[in-house]
Amino acid sequence: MGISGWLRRRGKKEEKDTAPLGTDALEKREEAPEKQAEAASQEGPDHQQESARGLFARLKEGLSRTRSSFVARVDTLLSSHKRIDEELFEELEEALIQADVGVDTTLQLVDQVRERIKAKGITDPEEVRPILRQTILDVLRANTGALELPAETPAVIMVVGVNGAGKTTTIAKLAHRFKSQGKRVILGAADTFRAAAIEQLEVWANRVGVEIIKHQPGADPAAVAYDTIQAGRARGCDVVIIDTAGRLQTKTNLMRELEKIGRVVEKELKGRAAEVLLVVDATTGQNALSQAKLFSEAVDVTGVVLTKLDGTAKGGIIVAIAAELGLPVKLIGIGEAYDDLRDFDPEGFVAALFDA
Ligand SMILES: Nc1nc2c(ncn2[C@@H]2O[C@H](COP(=O)(O)OP(=O)(O)OP(=O)(O)O)[C@@H](O)[C@H]2O)c(=O)[nH]1
Ligand SMILES: [Mg+2]
Repeated sequence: MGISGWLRRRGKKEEKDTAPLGTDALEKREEAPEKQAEAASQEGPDHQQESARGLFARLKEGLSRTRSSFVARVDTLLSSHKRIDEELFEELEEALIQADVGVDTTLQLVDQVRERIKAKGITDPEEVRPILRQTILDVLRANTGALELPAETPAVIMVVGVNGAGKTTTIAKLAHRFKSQGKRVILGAADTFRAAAIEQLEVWANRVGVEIIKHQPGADPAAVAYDTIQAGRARGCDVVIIDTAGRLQTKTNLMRELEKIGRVVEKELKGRAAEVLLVVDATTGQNALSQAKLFSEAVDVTGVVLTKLDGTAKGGIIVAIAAELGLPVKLIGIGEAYDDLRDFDPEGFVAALFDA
């Protein structure tokens, strides 16, 4: 299929972007928050074995689906071509688009690959591989950044994203990370829309061993955020992490609510939150891009957390996010264990995908 076929398909995909936020995966998960927490914090033999195999091996394992579809496909196409011609570039474009790199980003990437090949006088298709690797790395490098926690405490992190994206799990992983660094952490249960959300965050807080501020279901989420910051100050916490709803009655209500929380946080801090992290689920593909645009209109997103990269063969979405959003990808989720939330390191990421 040529690129026009992909463009048509993409058009169909975008129709879905306007659907209301929400999936019914949520109801399924509400049944047993304890069970979820337990699965994610397994410290049993499996977990120990994973540590022994090393973090890089785990990253590679997490990215294995993308590696074995996208990278393997690129390798096959390069070895099946005797020379570098238009057909090779077209096939490369298809492989990138199928990995969810996105049409615009793919066209830009392939143009760059083409220029680099020309500049270097490369004629052997096998030599295209390192060029592609480098070009992807350059795009990722230009759009990455570390979590920024100011010296002044408490540092406030607000976490936003559609329901099911992985906000609460990411908060638990972050809380665990900060706690192991000796930091005192307090969580704010500002998803008051969904009764089980409060309970779920509480299960995590207990499991990780951090404090939590919660109100009744249906309470004003901005008031929860305010109280959490107050409590964070009063108790000498280093980090305040605020969980927010991923779904309300309507998308507009959700955005207004997030704006309000954002305003209350800024007023209370007399400045910006240290981080407003947008959590997006890699398996939602190009939808991740439209979600990011939507949330960025309501709050000043400072970085993206891309979760569930382990659950998709289309990890190329990270390249589209990096290239198209103008927001740094700060963290990636490659599984459900605590260690599976990683600072996004473009070199390590590309090595895990491309290198033996
Ligand atoms: N495989 C995998 N699963 C993940 C990852 N991150 C989160 N999950 C799972 O995704 C599901 C949804 O995660 P939640 O943290 O509840 O999502 P949420 O954004 O808080 O959802 P709402 O509270 O409904 O808004 C859970 O089953 C998590 O275990 C990841 O990096 N990899
Ligand atoms: Mg949640």
